[in-house]
Amino acid sequence: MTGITFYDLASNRGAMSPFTWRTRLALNYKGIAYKTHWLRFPEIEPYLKSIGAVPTEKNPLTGADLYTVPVVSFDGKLVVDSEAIAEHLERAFPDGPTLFPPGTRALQKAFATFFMAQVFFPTGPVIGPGVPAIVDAESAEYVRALRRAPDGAPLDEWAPLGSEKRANAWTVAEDAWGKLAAVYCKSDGPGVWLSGTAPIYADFVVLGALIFMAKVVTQEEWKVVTSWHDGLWGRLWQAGEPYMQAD
Ligand SMILES: N[C@@H](CCC(=O)N[C@@H](CS)C(=O)NCC(=O)O)C(=O)O
Repeated sequence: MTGITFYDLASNRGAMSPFTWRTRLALNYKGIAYKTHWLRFPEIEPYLKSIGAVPTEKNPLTGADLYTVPVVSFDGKLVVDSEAIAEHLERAFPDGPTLFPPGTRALQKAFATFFMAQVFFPTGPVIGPGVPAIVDAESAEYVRALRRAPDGAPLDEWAPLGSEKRANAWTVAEDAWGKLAAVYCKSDGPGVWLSGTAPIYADFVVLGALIFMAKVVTQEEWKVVTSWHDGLWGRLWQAGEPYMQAD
């Protein structure tokens, strides 16, 4: 198989996974040509097994191997997991824009750990329940079966629209993104990006989550998010738009 094939998650709102968006943003930013092969949730494991990909995680409920996207095939060589793909892109395409400017690799790793624990996971109750509505019926069932809160609550009960639970969950989310705003505030230079005028991979980790959020919350809720923290997330979105194209 020649060329670059990017295995991404299908939805009825186009590319939506926060993890595959990291890869898509990185590919687009580096100007690397690729073709997307879309997979629906129930197709991911059987298809990835059939092409020889390895699992990246364990199913949180059963402990079984979990096959995930993004996966990218570079002329038939498979690279799994968004972080490994980013590192591979940097090694294989050293010319042009860089994802990891010299000296930033370790700090970007620390940033991603902070982001997932302190920002993304606390946002889970408002974003997780929106997934079934933007995928086909079979995928929706798959997602409902796999995703449960730590207390065992089914997805639909995490934070139903209009509920007090949801209002409280949004307060927690705003506070979590406030911690990230305090990090972005320390950026040098005129640009909105973490390192100043150009994006780095860590910005794509954040943008991937914002794009996902925009697709799974209501339009009204999304509008509020873009106004949080002096409009920072709306500005970051605008700066990232040039890299958001999907084929
Ligand atoms: N460690 C992975 C996580 C990727 C991940 O969780 N992908 C989800 C899509 S959002 C997935 O493929 N899930 C497969 C499933 O739930 O069966 C990465 O960063 O690449």
